[in-house]
Amino acid sequence: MQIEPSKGINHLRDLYAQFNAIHIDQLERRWIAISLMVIGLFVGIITIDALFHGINPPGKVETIDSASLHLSKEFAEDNLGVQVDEKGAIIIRMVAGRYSFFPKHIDVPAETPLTFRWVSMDVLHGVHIPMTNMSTMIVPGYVAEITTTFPKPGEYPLLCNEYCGLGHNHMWSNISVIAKEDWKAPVKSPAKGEQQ
Ligand SMILES: [Cu+2]
Repeated sequence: MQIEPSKGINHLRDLYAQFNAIHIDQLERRWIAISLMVIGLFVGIITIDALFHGINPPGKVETIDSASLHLSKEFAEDNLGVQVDEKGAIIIRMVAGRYSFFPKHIDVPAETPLTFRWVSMDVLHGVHIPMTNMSTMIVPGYVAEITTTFPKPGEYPLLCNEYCGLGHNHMWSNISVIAKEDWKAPVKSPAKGEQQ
């Protein structure tokens, strides 16, 4: 069914008139307005974060077998940590497992886009790095990919933020962010999927 534009506007006007005709206490009206403003504020914050701070849900789904990560091409032990791919992009592969992130410590450059690829070897984990847009679930069976940039050199903690068992509060790692000019790319840089 199609509504003609003029009819649509009239319909809205009728609704507004009906709404106005209902008796609503002045105080109640004020609170309705305040609640609508709060909703508007939240929607505004979400929109600004999504457009300007890159805080979005992951846009693609990539699956992986959690039970055989150590045998996989990409997440075998030798491939974990910081690597530079053939296009010069920095890719960091990490495995989350009860109760640590592997590798336990990495060095990365500041002011450079870094793509983190996370997988879980057992249960649901989360990863959060304060002061960045990094906060994601690591769901077993899926690869979580996030691109972030550290604005300043320093030591950043990396925390699990999904309860994963008794040792959950000991599950953390740390990242040393080094000034861009002082950072040296790791020597070994195999292309994705090249190593067995
Ligand atoms: Cu945890």
